[in-house]
Amino acid sequence: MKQTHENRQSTAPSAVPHQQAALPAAPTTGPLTREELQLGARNHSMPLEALRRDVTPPGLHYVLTHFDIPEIDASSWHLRISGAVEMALELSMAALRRDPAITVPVTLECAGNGRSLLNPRPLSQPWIMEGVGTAFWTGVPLAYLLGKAGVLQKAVEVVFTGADAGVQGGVPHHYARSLPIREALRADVVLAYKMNGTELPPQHGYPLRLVVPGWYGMTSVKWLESIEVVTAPFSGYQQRVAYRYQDSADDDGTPVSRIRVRSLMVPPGVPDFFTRRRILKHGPVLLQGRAWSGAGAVTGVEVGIDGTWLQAQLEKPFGGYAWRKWTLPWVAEPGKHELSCRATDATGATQPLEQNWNYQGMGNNMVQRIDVTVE
Ligand SMILES: Nc1nc2c(c(=O)[nH]1)N[C@H]1C(S)=C(S)[C@@H](COP(=O)(O)O)O[C@H]1N2
Ligand SMILES: [Mo]
Repeated sequence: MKQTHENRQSTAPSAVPHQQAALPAAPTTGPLTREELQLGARNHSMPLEALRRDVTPPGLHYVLTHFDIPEIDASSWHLRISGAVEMALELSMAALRRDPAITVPVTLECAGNGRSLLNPRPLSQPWIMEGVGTAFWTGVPLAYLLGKAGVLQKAVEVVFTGADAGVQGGVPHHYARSLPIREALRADVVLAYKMNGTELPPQHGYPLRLVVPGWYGMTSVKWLESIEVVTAPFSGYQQRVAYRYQDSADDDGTPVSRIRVRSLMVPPGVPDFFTRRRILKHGPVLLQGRAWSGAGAVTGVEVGIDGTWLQAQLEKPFGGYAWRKWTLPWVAEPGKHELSCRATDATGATQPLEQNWNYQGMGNNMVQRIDVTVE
């Protein structure tokens, strides 16, 4: 541990006045663009059959990276903690591994999940509905390190900056996000160096990432390099411009934060290769899936069979912000059917049947519908 050099703080992203940054191109109803395909090929979703497992193996967990995956030499890398603290810290990976560690199961979901189902469709990463995954994250509680540094009374937020940089909306910046102090001091917020018990894979933030249970994925900054305690709300691009619920380009909107209640089903039967339509034999089948919410525990899941809603059986949750398994036995009769599922959480929030349109395509948690042909 040593004092942070003053000049190192110059990597902190500069403020972006909202009006100066360009928003993404206007939503479209046209065919998929080359740029969407490019993003869709780099960033992958979780195959829905992985919903059978409590824990998603790293290769099946969704990935979202705005810029390039940085190549970091963990032996010379340091985490800096500075700003409105009594004592700035600079910590090596070796030092962080000696600190007390916790392991938390967390369902992460991209805030843009469901975006390409919207009409018109915002132009960005073209998620359908599988931008989600659940992992056990192991590392140092953020609150422990903030306690060590000593957060000053005047602090309002904590800014997390990644090693990756690029240009978005015409603004060059390092990927950075902030959290209000009270969220940053939660006991389950972790600076993770392990995913599912093994070293973090490069695409998930090696050597160190933030994981904020319950919040949409953009909050969990990967390739973490610096933590700065600030005395005014952070206005970096990813905070002030991106990740807002906006009605239109002109609407300042409201910030995206916690994950909206959602459920997904493992598509039953087998797929047709090209259309992915499901084909299944008649008779009994156990429908199953998972449900989660960043606002509170999932309290119920209903399964819709050709529009009739039935109560699914919920299994015991295995972690505060990890998804919860549900099942529903169904006797499949020959013919075409539409299956769907919708979850409700402890706040009473339920998934909408219709799309929840907003300019950036954020937080779309409308119910999943699966067409099946029973033979
Ligand atoms: N440094 C950095 N952190 C980042 C991102 C990024 O592009 N750079 N993407 C964010 C977004 S939008 C999401 S949804 C999650 C995805 O985490 P995963 O790729 O480990 O699933 O990482 C977040 N953290
Ligand atoms: Mo995301």
